[in-house]
Amino acid sequence: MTPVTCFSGKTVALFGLGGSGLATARALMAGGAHVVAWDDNAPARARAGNEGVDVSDLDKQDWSRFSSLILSPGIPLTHPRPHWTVERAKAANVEVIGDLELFCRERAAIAPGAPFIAITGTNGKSTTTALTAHILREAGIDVQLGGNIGTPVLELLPPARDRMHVVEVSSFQIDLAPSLNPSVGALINLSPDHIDRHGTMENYAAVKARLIEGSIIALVGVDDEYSWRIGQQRDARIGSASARFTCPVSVTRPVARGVFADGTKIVSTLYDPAGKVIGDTAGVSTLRGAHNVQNAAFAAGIVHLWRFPLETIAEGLRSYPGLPHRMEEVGRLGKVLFINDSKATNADAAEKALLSFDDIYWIAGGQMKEGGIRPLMPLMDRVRKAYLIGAAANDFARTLGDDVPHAVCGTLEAALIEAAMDAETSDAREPVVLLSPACASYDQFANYESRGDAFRKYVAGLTNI
Ligand code: UMA
Repeated sequence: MTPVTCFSGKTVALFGLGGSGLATARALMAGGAHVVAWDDNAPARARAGNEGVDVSDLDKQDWSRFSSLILSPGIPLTHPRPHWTVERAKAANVEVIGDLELFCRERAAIAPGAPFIAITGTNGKSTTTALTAHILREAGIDVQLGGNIGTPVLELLPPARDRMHVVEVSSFQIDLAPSLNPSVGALINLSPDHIDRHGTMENYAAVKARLIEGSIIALVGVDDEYSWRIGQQRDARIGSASARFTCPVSVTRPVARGVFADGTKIVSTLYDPAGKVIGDTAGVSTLRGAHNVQNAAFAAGIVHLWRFPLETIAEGLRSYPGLPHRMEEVGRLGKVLFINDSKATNADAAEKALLSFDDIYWIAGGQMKEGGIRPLMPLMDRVRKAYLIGAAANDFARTLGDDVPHAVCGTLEAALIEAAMDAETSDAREPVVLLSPACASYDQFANYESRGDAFRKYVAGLTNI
């Protein structure tokens, strides 16, 4: 835990006692602050109360005694409308911040300049964060990995000169962290997402830009218009005399003084204008697909900027274990490979998995998202047959029509058994049974993790197909 000592003696309001909220309350209390907290959910309140948090209805408080309102990232700050606690805070002239801001202030107070890598982007941020942390750990560094990826940032050990914090940050967290100033910030890519929470794409991009503005060194993807523009704006602002530096990253073209991909090879022109290969994802089963080349280019670029030996990067890429539920290899039976991509809850995410394999026996369906699987139809030449589950099954069957062989299977288990049998008896050399549902899971599972866990369990139970 990182005790938040810079709030010692202060009284703060905290709303949201989920994973990050409870960790924040603990960290503030450990640092000597008085925390008055609330959550609409009674079990969350009870859990916090049992840990000694002062759980009191914030609506009934005198807000003039609070120095700050600490808001959980999932709670609306601006859109669709500010949460009522935000309105109360504004009326009482109380600042509204989040756990990441507390981390930044504590770092400034106890270890300014401690290595802090913050990674954001619309897609790929968890993989890039986990991969960066993995490479650095392989190099023997004391790495603290957390943020949006799962472990709340204040649950990590405190910042220190000989310790590197590798933190995934979401737009919600950036929005609540006005003094975010990492040693290295990365913006992988930007495309429309979370518009309900930011109002417009421009607002969403402006929030992400704040991470890049605050970074000493910034790696910025230049393959999409929004990120490219953010990199340009930063360069125009800092000028060439600044100690700050912007490193462009591309997977579509060579770049000067930056990092780019040439097929699966990652090339740096940072220290050698002629270009030096600093990594390669070829043959790394946990980094399949073009989107993972982009993630690897960022991770390798970050480590390379720190001047770690190239062998460290090569070894880190080779041994990367991958993340659960993201194109995760969960078994092989005979010639059939089983891939759990339960995290793919929309067509955009499923597209990445479909592009990564040939001869796919595709399990899809669940609670449908807008547009369904129509955007995936151009990829159907890779799909030998689709196995449809959940509430979306009939809709998906209509979209696939007569062109794509498919079966409505209802449950995940039935779909897996049928897909495994078809794959095993096919003439394909390495058929892949791929769970990449392009749907939310809530019609049949608690969340995408339990859907992926169920798939893993069913695959483990397949002995005789
Ligand atoms: N709550 C209320 N009233 C409300 C809304 C929420 O009381 O009107 C309470 C809920 O009862 C709950 C708490 O607020 O107890 C939920 O807080 P939260 O949604 O912020 O969740 P945490 O458990 O604190 O998790 C947060 C991140 N969640 C979100 O940003 C939505 C987690 O990211 C992150 O892993 C965690 O902190 C640790 O840093 C998740 C996420 O979905 C994975 N992120 C989004 C994404 O990746 O797209 C941004």
